[in-house]
Amino acid sequence: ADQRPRVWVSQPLFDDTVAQLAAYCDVVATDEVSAHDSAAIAAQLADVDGALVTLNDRIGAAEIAAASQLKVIANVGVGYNNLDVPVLSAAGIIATNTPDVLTETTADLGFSLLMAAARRIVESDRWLREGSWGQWSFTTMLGADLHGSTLGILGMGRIGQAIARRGHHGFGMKVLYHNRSRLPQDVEQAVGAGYVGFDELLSRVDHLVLVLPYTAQNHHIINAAALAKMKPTATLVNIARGGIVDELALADALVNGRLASAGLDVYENEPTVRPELLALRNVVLTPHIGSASLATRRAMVQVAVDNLLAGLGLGPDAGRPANAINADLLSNG
Ligand code: 8YV
Repeated sequence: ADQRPRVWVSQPLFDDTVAQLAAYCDVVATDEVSAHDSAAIAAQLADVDGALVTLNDRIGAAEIAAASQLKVIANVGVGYNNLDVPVLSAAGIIATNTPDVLTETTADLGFSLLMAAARRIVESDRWLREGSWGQWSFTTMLGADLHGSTLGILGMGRIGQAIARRGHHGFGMKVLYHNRSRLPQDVEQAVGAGYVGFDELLSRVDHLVLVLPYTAQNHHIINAAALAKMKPTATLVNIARGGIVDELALADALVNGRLASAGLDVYENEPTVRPELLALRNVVLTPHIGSASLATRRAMVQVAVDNLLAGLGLGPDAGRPANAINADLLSNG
């Protein structure tokens, strides 16, 4: 009988990287990009030892109910709200993610959305192409400054810090942040950011970037009441998860002049984007491409492959996956 572990790869990724798995495992590949439903995921997980998954794959109790030999779920991505980690931990299944390799790329995209929204770049492009540029005017497409303004960051992990550095060192912005816990002073100094309370962050900043993990406590943390505390001239950027923002409240604020502009890379019900947002000119919309540079997406798959093999006790890091989310499982095992 074949003693090699079986692994499921839930999406087409980079073939040459995924091929490294085949040196150690039997690989069940997926030929087409697909949003697997719960039953399909459960069926795939039922007879594999490990899986390489993405944010399209929601994995909880129902999906692992029949997965008697499953040992490792390697998530390609840093955010893992698609995984029910307590359920996986209780089942003894190691879960891993891909931090670090996507930090700078995702911060770049966050800054791109901020610049595009504040300076109305996409709106200008559309307006020009529509033939609306009859004659140059002094007051065409007036936007908001980044340089010299106050940048707010909600969620000061690796990506938040990378955005702070860009704002402080690159654009001469004053940077304020709010986070579950305050950063050590030397880190605050290095990234050039000062800690404030949540309400103070909302009311003081000219631009606010959301980079916090999506948890039950953070659901709709940016709601109508929070938006009402922001400056009407402000820009809101969300590169975290859609569920952090009450999208209807956001659309309402953008329509009614209570917020100047927004840049969104994530949505509550991806890939569906609310018509209320699609209808607005003062919002820049991208299809969850925060980490989507070729080099970074390749690096993410490599990290996930390494984690998967290590979690299965295979390859150079056997038994020591670098990015275990539920690392407590490893010390017990
Ligand atoms: C990924 C992301 O593309 O890392 C994350 O949390 O949202 C993106 O970088 C996505 O997770 C792919 O699964």
